[in-house]
Amino acid sequence: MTHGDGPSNGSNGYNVESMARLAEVDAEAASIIQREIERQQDYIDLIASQNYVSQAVMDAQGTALTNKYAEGYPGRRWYNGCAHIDEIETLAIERAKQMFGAEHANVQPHSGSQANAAAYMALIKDGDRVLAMSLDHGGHLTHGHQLSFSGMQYEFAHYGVDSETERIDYDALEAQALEFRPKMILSGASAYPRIIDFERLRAIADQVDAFLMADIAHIAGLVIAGLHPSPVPYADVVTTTTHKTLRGPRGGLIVCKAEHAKAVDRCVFPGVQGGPLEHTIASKAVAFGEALTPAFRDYQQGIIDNAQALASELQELDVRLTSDGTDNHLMLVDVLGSLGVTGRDAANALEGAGIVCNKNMIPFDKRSPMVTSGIRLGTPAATTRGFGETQMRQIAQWIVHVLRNRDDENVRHEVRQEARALCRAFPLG
Ligand code: DSN
Repeated sequence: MTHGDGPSNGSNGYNVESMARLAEVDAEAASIIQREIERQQDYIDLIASQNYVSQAVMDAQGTALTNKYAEGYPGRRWYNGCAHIDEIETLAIERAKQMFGAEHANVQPHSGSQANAAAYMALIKDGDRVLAMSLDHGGHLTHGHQLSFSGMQYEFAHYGVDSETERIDYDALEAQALEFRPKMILSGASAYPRIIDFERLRAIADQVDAFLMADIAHIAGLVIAGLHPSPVPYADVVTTTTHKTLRGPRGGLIVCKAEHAKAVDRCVFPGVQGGPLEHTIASKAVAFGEALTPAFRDYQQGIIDNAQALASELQELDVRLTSDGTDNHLMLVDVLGSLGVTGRDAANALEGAGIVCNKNMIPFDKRSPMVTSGIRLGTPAATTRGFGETQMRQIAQWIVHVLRNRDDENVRHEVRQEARALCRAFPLG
C-alpha cells in the first residue's frame, strides 16, 4: 500500500466521461483542461504548497451547490432555500472542529488570504501593530508585505531566523516583542522547514498582552495528524488553507476560541466576503472527512518520511539545505551556494527535466525575489502520488544531476524521459 491509497487516493479528477461531455460543448476549454491534466500526470510536483485531491473531493466541488446563494451562516441566511446548504456547511464546520479539537470553525473563507484578512479584522484595528515572520525568512505576503492589504492596513514589524542556525530565534523574537509592543503576534510560514514552537509564542504574546494568531496553511495536515505541535491550545485564532498538506479543495478555513467566534464570523461575512462558495464548502467537508481517517495520518507520516529521504539524499550529494535539514514537509535548497545556479535558473532547468518546484529566497539572500539563491522542495503531492523513499532518493539524484549539468540539453532530456516514466508508473486517479 502506498501513502496515496485509501479514501484519499490521489486523483486527477478527470473522469473521462465528464471531460468527454465538456469537450462536446466546449472543445476549446476542454482541450486546455486536458493538457493541464496531462501536465499534472507527467511532471513530478515538488511545489510544497500543492497536492492532488481525491476523486471524491473533486466530485463534491463539481456539483449543483455552485448554483446557490447562501449569504450568512447555517440557520441565519439572507436567502431562502438553504436547508441542504445549511446541512453541508454544518457538516464541514463540525468536521473542522473535530480535526483540530477547536471550539469554533468558519469554513467560508475563499482563500488563505481572505482567512487572514478576516482574522486580522476580528482581533485588531487598522493601524495596530503586528509582529510577524518576514517574507524573505519564510513568511507570507499577507503577513505584512507592503504591497498586501496587510502591510497597508496594519503596522508590521518582522522577525526572522538566526543567521547561524537559520531557525527562529525565540529569545530575539521576545526581545523584539518587548520593544515593539505589538497588539498581535502572527506565527506561521510558507517556507520554514522547522517545527514552530507555538507554546513559546503564546508565552511571549502574554508578556506584551498581545493576541497570538497562527497561520498554519502549510502544516495543517501535519497538525491534524499530530505530527507537528498544534497551535490550537495556544492561539486566539488559527487560519489555514485547505489545499496544501490538508489535501482538500482550494480554499481557506479559520478555527478559533469560542470568545472570538462572533467576531470571526462577522469579519468573514460581511467583513471581507459575500456569498460563500458552497460547492467548495461541500468539497471541504469531504476532505475533512478524509482527514479524520487513520489513512490520513499514515499519509502525513509518509510526507515527513519522504521529506527526510529527499533531504538526506541531497545532503549526501553535498547540497546545502537551510537549517541543515527539515522537520516537516518542505526544505529550502541553497542552489546558488551549493551548485552555483540561481533559484530561478534552477527551477527552470528542473522543469525542463520534468520536475516542478519554485524558486525561493533563502534567509539573508542577496538575490532578489525574482532571482533568489534557493529553491523550495516539498513532498505532499509526491507522497499522494504514491512515491516512497526510493523514488525521493532517485529524484534527489536527478535534481543534482540536472543542476550540475544545466547547460547540457541531453541530460535534461534524459531525465525528462525518466521522470515521465516514473510518473506513468504512479499514475494519478
Ligand atoms: N505562498 C504560497 C506558497 O506557499 O506556495 C501560498 O500562498
